[in-house]
Amino acid sequence: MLPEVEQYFRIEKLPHMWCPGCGNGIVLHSLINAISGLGLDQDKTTIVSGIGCASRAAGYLDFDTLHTTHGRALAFATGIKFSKPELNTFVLMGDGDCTAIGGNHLIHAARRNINLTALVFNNNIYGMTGGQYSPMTPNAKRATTAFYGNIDRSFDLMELAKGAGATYVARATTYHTELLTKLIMEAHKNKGFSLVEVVTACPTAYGRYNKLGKPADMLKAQKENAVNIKSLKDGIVPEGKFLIGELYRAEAPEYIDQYLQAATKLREKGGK
Ligand SMILES: Cc1ncc(C[n+]2csc(CCOP(=O)(O)OP(=O)(O)O)c2C)c(N)n1
Repeated sequence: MLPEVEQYFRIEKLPHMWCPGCGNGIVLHSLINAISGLGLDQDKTTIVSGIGCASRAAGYLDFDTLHTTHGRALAFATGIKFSKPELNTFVLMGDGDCTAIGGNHLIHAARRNINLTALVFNNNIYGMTGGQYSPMTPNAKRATTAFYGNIDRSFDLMELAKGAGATYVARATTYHTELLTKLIMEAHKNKGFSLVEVVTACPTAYGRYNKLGKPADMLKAQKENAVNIKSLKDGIVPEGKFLIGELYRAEAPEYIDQYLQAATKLREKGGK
C-alpha cells in the first residue's frame, strides 16, 4: 500500500471482507484521495456508516468512525453535527441502507440541508445478506427475492435527493475514479446536504444472477453506459444509459447554522 494511502487505514483490520471483483475498495480509494486532496485533518474528520458490505468501509479507515445500525447512519451523523458542527463528516451507505430502511432519514437530511457528505455505494442489490432486491434494483433484473425479474420500478436517487432538498447531487462509477474523487471534493465543499452516488459492481450477488459476466465486464459496462452530463446533447439521456458528473447544485440555508442562530436568539431573549 502506498504510504500516502496507508496513513488513512487501520492496517490491522485488513484484509477486508469484500468479495473478489467488488468495487467497494475502489470507492474507498477515491474517498481517501478526496480527503487527502482537501487536506482535511484526520483528527477532525469522522466517517459514519450504516450496515451492509459498503458500510464495512468505516471499520477499515483510521478516523473517528461510527459503524451504526441499518438505515440509521444519517441520523447518527445528524447527532454528530449538532454536537460538533466543525467536524468534517462523511456518511457511507449501501443503496439498500440508504434508500430502503434508511429512506426516511435520507429525505429529511436532504430537506434540512444539513452539512453532511453522503456517499451511496450503489451495487443495485442487498449484497451482504445474499442478493435480495433493493429500491435501486432496476426493473426486470433478477435477485434472490425476484427470481423471475423485479416488478418494482427503481428509484432515481439523484432525482430523489434533489426533490427532497439536497444542495449538491452527483454521480460517478468505479470506472471513473478521478471524476469520483473530484465530485467527493466538491460535495464536501458544499455547505449543506451533498449526495454522491457511486455505481459499483457486486459480481457475487447481482452480476451472477443477471449474467453480467466477470468483474471486468461489469466495469466495462459502467464505462460504456455512463454519459457525462457535460457531453449530453439536447438534454436527452440515451436509452439504457445513465448520467454521471455534477447533476445539481443549489443554495439554501444550512440546518445547523439555522439552529445555532435560533439558539442565540433565544438566549438573547433570556431563555436558558
Ligand atoms: C434492522 C435490520 N434489518 C435487516 C438487517 C439485515 N441486513 C444487513 S445488511 C442488509 C442489506 C445491505 O444492503 P445494502 O445497504 O445495499 O449494502 P451492501 O451490502 O449491498 O453493500 C440487511 C437487509 C439488519 N442488519 N438490520
